[in-house]
Amino acid sequence: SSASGPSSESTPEQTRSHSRTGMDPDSIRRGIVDHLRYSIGRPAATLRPEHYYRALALAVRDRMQDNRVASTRTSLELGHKVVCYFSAEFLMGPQLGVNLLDLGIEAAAATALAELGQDLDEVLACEEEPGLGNGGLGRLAACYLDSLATLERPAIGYGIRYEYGIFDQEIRDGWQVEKTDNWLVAGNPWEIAKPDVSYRVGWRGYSEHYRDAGDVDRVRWVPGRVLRGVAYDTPVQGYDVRTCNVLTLWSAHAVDSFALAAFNTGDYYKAVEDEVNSETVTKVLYPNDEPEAGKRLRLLQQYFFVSCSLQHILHILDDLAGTSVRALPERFAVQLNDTHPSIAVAELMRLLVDERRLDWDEAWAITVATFGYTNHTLLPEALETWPLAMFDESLPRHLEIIYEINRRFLDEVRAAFPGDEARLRRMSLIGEEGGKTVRMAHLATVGSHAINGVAALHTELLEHSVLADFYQLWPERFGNKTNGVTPRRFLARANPGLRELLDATIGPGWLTDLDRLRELEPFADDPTFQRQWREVKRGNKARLARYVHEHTGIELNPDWLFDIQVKRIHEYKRQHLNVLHIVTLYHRLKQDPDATIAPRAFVFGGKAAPGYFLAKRIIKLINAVGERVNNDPDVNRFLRVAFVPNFNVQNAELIYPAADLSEQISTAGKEASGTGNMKFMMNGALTIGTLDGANVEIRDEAGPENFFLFGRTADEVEQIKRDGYRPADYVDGNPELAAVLGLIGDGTFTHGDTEVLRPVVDNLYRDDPFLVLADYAAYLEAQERVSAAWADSAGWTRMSIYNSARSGKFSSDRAIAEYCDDIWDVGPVPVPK
Ligand code: B1N
Repeated sequence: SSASGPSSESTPEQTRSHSRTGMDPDSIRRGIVDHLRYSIGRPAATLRPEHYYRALALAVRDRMQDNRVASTRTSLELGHKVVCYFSAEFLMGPQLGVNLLDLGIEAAAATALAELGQDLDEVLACEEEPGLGNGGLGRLAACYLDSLATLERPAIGYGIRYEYGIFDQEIRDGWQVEKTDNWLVAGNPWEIAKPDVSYRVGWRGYSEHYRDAGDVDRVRWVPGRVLRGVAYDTPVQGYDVRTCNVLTLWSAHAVDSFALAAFNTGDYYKAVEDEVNSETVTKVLYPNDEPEAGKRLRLLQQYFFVSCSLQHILHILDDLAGTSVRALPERFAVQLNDTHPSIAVAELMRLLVDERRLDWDEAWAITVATFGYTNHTLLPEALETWPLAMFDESLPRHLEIIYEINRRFLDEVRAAFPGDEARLRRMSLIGEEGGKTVRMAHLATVGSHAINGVAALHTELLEHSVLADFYQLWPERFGNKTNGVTPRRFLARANPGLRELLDATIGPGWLTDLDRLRELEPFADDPTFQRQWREVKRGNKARLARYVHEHTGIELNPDWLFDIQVKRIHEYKRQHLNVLHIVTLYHRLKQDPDATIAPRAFVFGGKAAPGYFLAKRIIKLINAVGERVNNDPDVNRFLRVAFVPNFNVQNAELIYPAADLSEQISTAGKEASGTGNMKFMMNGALTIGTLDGANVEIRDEAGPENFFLFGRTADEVEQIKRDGYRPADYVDGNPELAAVLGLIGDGTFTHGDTEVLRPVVDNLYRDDPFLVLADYAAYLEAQERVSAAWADSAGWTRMSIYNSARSGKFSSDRAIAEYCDDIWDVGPVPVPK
């Protein structure tokens, strides 16, 4: 195997864009025509938009490849440090539109296609998005790759090339139905297979002690099974720069069958069977937003991509003349996106100590200097642990290494806190409660020089709850990095109307310097600008209404208030609190035939983990209430409810810009950050939200007068739980709430069926682990404030403008600049044009 390092032998002239990859409409048209003929090979008479999509994508990829070659040479030859972002998920979304934007060739491509009788929008719609992630964590990784390239920082994303991404969601009779996402069937024009970039990955087996030639005690791992990982590279273009980075995803295969023949009798069928078994490792993404405990295949997926990636990095280092492995932390910064890649800490130690024969202390210093760890959740059920027995069977040598890391680490704790046995037990890498486990968050923390949370509140809670003991030992290693999202995709691409208005109002430059949106503030009360602002929003709402109608049959009026909650379905995110509000309004309208309210369209979207019983009932609840509300003439003049099936990056780009109101109503202390909240804000939605995750900072930036706050604080939530929360008390004290729960339970929304929604009602009444009922009254009161504010159109528009204008902090460019300065020590490396 060989690294894809500085291997290209081409001269500088060859890497510049020649006419073959020119950026003008003529060159692009020639590129399309060439690819239609040589890469796609269909008779002209049978060409359809999807063939033009593929041809244009390949032509665009060619242009990025020129930049990629130039970027690799610049960063490696000049000896710059490279960011390696390790993530089990990259939710990249459709690529063509953003790549055209980044290269500055949207208009040229539209012209080229028009000359060929094709419409760019129709061609763009042909793309099947790679759904290699569950939600916020995977999308964050994709936004960060975008910002790294745009800020001209050399970077490689490393992950898994799942053959099946997150399932496609259909809604049948109100229920979620999962369909497999075979996203590669039509081919993927963005990736380049690198069969020569391939590494072996072992598992199972045993470790063996031996003496090397110098009579030194050594350990080697003798794996029982071996897989092969093959790299697939996708270029990641920066906006308006030459920098083009790469996302390297690993695909699992069997070791070559000829190699296998050397060890056994050359059984052909056995070889094929091995191939099939090996390939299951990268077959499918686990569709849980919070991990399912102890799935062996998931551990193997994690180890597989981490081992390939680290071997690749060491290989690049070997290829750099005169660079020893000791220079690793000077040349590479490896960020662990949650604990999913945290086995990297043990794997790097194994590579350095067992294979490169460094002594332990030196290897450990290199390891800690190389890794950073980002935590994304405090939910105890989401903290990854592996049953010790399974871990030992799968990765026996790694377990030994973890024991040794732990032994030395606990000595350090003992020295810092003498006689504190309870602390040792709490901090150990091995958990003892309820069967022994390996605690991956502890491994990631101990193995990293920098540990961060993803919003100010989250980092604070991390330092004082889940990782408090570690914070007390190494306070200097902890810090906050509030999440961000890319304005290229979520503003410029998603909201072309607003993009145009911004260009016309404050001039160019804001897209790479989002704080400049503040220049909108002087226009916030300008009647002309306000009218333009409302026209853009109305256009976006009409666009979403068309999409909703096409996919659900439900009609939404773009003049109504669009009240939107899109995110994974989870109890802590409290979609059911939103439903309680809707049912309350329904109830009021039914009780009083003369009642009127400001009309609202409630839009939901999101997938439930296939095994998450209550989340699936919540989807049924939303659809059941929707069906009733939408068809009842007493209420459908004021209320509509739509559930957008299969929420994904593609339809997200239609949804965020259409929102008037963004629902961010998680139980305080539970949502680490949220990133949808930022996408809504940029696009001028007002937020109704709790003091949770990044909502706190959104409110600080927007100004409290431009944010609808409600609900218990994280401290109050803890206090209520300590005091013994009794949700039934809230029902007994609130007749309206009792009536609302009664309607849900009595079959009103389910054609008389009193069983279907019973589990949701019972759960709230008896347990309500996320304090839905405790926050119900405050939520209703906040929604009253929303309605009052909406009645004043100029006032609402001003607040909407302020929200966009003050969203600059939530650009992923800001977040990535902080990571680069505070954790990675990686500066800009401009690639000459
Ligand atoms: O990561 C996002 C945050 O904005 C969200 O608040 C947070 O919930 C999300 C196991 C996760 N935390 N943990 C996960 C995903 C997949 C999986 O298998 C856990 N996702 C988050 C970005 O910081």
